[in-house]
Amino acid sequence: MDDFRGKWLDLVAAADSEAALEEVRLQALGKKGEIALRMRELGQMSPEERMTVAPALNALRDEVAAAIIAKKQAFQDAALDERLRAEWLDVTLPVRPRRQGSIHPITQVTEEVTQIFAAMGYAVAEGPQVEDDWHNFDALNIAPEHPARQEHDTFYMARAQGDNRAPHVLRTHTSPVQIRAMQGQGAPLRVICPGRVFRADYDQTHSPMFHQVEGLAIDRDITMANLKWTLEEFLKAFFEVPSVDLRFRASHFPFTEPSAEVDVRCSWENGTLKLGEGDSWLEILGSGMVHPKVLQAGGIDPNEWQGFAFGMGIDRIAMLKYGIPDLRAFFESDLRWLRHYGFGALEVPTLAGGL
Ligand code: 2NL
Repeated sequence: MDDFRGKWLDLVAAADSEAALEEVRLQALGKKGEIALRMRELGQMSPEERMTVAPALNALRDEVAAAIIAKKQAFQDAALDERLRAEWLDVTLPVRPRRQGSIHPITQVTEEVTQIFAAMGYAVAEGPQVEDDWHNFDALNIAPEHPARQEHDTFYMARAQGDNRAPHVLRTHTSPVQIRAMQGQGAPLRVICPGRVFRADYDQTHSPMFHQVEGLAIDRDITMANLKWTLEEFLKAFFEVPSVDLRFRASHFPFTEPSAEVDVRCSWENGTLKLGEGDSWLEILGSGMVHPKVLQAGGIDPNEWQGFAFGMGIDRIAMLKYGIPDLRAFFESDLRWLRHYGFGALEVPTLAGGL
């Protein structure tokens, strides 16, 4: 019995891999293994003989099984140690340099604006870029003879021959999205609508496709004082300055009454713009109190509700904030320009982290 025990413990000790060890386990402890065979022979023994051999065999089986488990664990520990040695990673290394994609400045600025207004309780609304003329013009109190409706200002979609209905247009502002938001959600309402807009205009400072963000706040007692505070808070956060000074100039839009263009005090010192100081004024957005007819078109009772609205060019504020000199470069897809002005995918704008 001692020889038998010694043989199996030697075989376990000699196994040089998990596979070899498994082979030993089958030969010793398997159903047709040698220990099982010996167990079966107990039946032919005399009771006295069985009384000494049976406990010895049981002890031997447990000892060999324990030796195999211990050895197996040792193999697994060694394999893990080897992996940890081979696959180590220096988590203090900087990330790899940027290889390809970057975030377009217009995307970045849209997300910055969205963050700021989201923190003030505004939802984001989106809508179709191809609009019917009711949502793009009529609902906004833009009369049929208004110059914006002329062929040379607006892109009209073709209708099938003989179809005399008013053609669809490429939206000329994001206002129709706000009409849809009023119709869909009713009052009170706080939304901003960023997106692409289209005008038949192309030169140094105009692109036929550009980006706008409009904001709309409707409640029972909203005034222009709320508008002024909101725009001040927005401009401070967006341009990351401690204070701004605004100037409201009377203006005219068909969809607001009264209407105001808003300038912000600034200085230009050797080509760099500074807000909140200086003797110059920078026109930054248009705004006003929503015209009662526009509220009505949006299905909101103007006797019960009122609100302010504003609109600004995303491309323009992106140029101002990030010192981009030429508007047309935004849409040329020049990789060198995109690498220079683009943002890393992980530079996500948050108010807490600084935009
Ligand atoms: C500008 C001027 C503006 C609005 C947009 C608006 C929208 C609705 C109702 C009333 Cl649904 N107004 N939008 C109001 C004033 C000015 O944009 O210069 N944009 C670049």
